[in-house]
Amino acid sequence: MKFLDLAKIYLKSGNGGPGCLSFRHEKYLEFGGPDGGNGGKGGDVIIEAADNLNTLIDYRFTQHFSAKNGEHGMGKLRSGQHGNDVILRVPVGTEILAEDEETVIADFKTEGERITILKGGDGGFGNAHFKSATNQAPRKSTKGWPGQEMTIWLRLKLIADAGLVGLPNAGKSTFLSACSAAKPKIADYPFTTLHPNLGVVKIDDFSFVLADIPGLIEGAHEGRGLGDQFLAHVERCAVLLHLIDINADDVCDTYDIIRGELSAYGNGLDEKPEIIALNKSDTLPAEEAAEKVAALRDHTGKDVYLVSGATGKDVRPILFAIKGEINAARVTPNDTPVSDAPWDDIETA
Ligand SMILES: Nc1nc2c(ncn2[C@@H]2O[C@H](COP(=O)(O)OP(=O)(O)OP(=O)(O)O)[C@@H](O)[C@H]2O)c(=O)[nH]1
Ligand SMILES: [Mg+2]
Repeated sequence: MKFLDLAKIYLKSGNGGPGCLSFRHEKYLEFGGPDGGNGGKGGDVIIEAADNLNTLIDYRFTQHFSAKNGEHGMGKLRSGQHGNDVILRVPVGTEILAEDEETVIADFKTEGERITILKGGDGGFGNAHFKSATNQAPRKSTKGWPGQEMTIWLRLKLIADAGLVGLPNAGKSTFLSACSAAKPKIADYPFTTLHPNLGVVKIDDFSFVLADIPGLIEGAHEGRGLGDQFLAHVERCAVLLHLIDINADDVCDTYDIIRGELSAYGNGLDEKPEIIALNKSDTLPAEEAAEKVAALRDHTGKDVYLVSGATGKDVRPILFAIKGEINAARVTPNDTPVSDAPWDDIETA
């Protein structure tokens, strides 16, 4: 399944209904006076963030959205009905951009957030409105105000709770496949992963979404390798899992390279909670592996996990650590997961 994360749509709010020109007609009543009602207001265009959506796929099929026009005013001082609003529902995490594809109009981060992006036109005045002491029988009514129109872009970044970062070949995709039903491509050469993959990880009764993105290399922020464009997909994660191949010439240098790229990218990535793990523990004798763990622990001043994605050994302690960070980031711990997604493995378009 392809994950659509960009859609261009056209919006129009409703025109206001025209006011009515009418005079009261009743038997035995001369000069009944003006009784034309006002036109109804045109409908607004509203965009709302909904929790149960994961894609913008609906906006691939329908790209035009118009709110209803207001109705005509009528005689007997009846106002026209207001036109119905159009409410567009988009996934949490959607950004709304102007037609230039740069100016951010809104950035939906929580369920239920909504904006009225276009207001409907006001209704026109009926002739009753123009009645005055000097003009008892106005023959004037006004048209409604026109609605507005606009073209916008909807852009959705994947919302993963945790993101995997590391050099190419560190074993990120292997780790994802070890703990979820996702089946990313795994191979013994750099840049096997070309697009982010998502997997839903379950530990006991807790689930979270883990994103596997293409590997970073030194200079990724300047476009080297596949660049750092995929880091946008982990910007909203609560925690990063930093995987390092235990066979690297120097695990501390390797760690620093990735940290350097995260801070060069900015957007708060280098301030996110980080879990560090040396991967491929099955390839080294235990004492040698322990030395590397100690070296990296001294270097970073943080806990360092040892794991083998390929054999699945010691994956669970890392998942518990991730769970702890996700819970800490959520407003109400043990609440519904931020993205308890119904999909299992999704590739981005
Ligand atoms: N022995 C051993 N090999 C591993 C382990 N994890 C991954 N590998 C191997 O390392 C190679 C790279 O694994 P991937 O999971 O594709 O690495 P990646 O980090 O996703 O690489 P990119 O997608 O290129 O960034 C593959 O040949 C895997 O079989 C492990 O725990 N032990
Ligand atoms: Mg990969």
